[in-house]
Amino acid sequence: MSLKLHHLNASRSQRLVWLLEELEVPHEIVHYTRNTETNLAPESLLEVHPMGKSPLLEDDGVVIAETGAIAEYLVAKYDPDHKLHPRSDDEDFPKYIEWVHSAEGSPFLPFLMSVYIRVAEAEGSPLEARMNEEQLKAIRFMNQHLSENAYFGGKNFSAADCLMGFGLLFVSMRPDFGDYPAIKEWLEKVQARPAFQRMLAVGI
Ligand SMILES: N[C@@H](CCC(=O)N[C@@H](CS)C(=O)NCC(=O)O)C(=O)O
Repeated sequence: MSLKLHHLNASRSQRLVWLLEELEVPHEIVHYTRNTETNLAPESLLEVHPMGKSPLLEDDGVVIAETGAIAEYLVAKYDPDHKLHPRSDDEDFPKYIEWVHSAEGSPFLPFLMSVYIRVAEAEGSPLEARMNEEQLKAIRFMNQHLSENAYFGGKNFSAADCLMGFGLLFVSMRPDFGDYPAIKEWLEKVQARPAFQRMLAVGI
């Protein structure tokens, strides 16, 4: 077995570094550094996948792109005892799979857009106002979910938490973060996990 994660610095790929640490599966991290002027990935990532974006997982030479697909692949193959993903007949499964995909879906989009709005110097635009509303909707939804469930995937920590963690780091930088105590409590809980700490040591 040769498992490699093609990891770009300061990127959502850190979710998969964390998940690999949680899985405790032997792997190699191949590091890439963003261009300091454009913030884009180096061209060498295009040699691994035509989109040239990170994360990319390579398992025995087979390359998989897209965060959610990589997470589903990893747990299906390397979590046979379902420590990090509920079984499909578990009552938590529908919630779990929704949050695995929400990490790149509707609740994440307004946070991603805020990065593009800054790059395009579109602060103060109608688009920014719209995205701010969408951010609030997403934050309230996540806070409500975490006030009713210990974790994103329900009662147990799961791969969904590793994926959602990246978006919530954006939330933790907001001045109104204190208004969302369930998110704060969840963040403190997951950041204390040894695998999260090992992810930080790998270099994000
Ligand atoms: N939908 C993709 C998004 C991948 C993506 O946009 N990755 C960013 C890192 S946060 C990237 O590689 N950006 C550098 C570039 O586009 O050159 C996923 O879920 O993995």
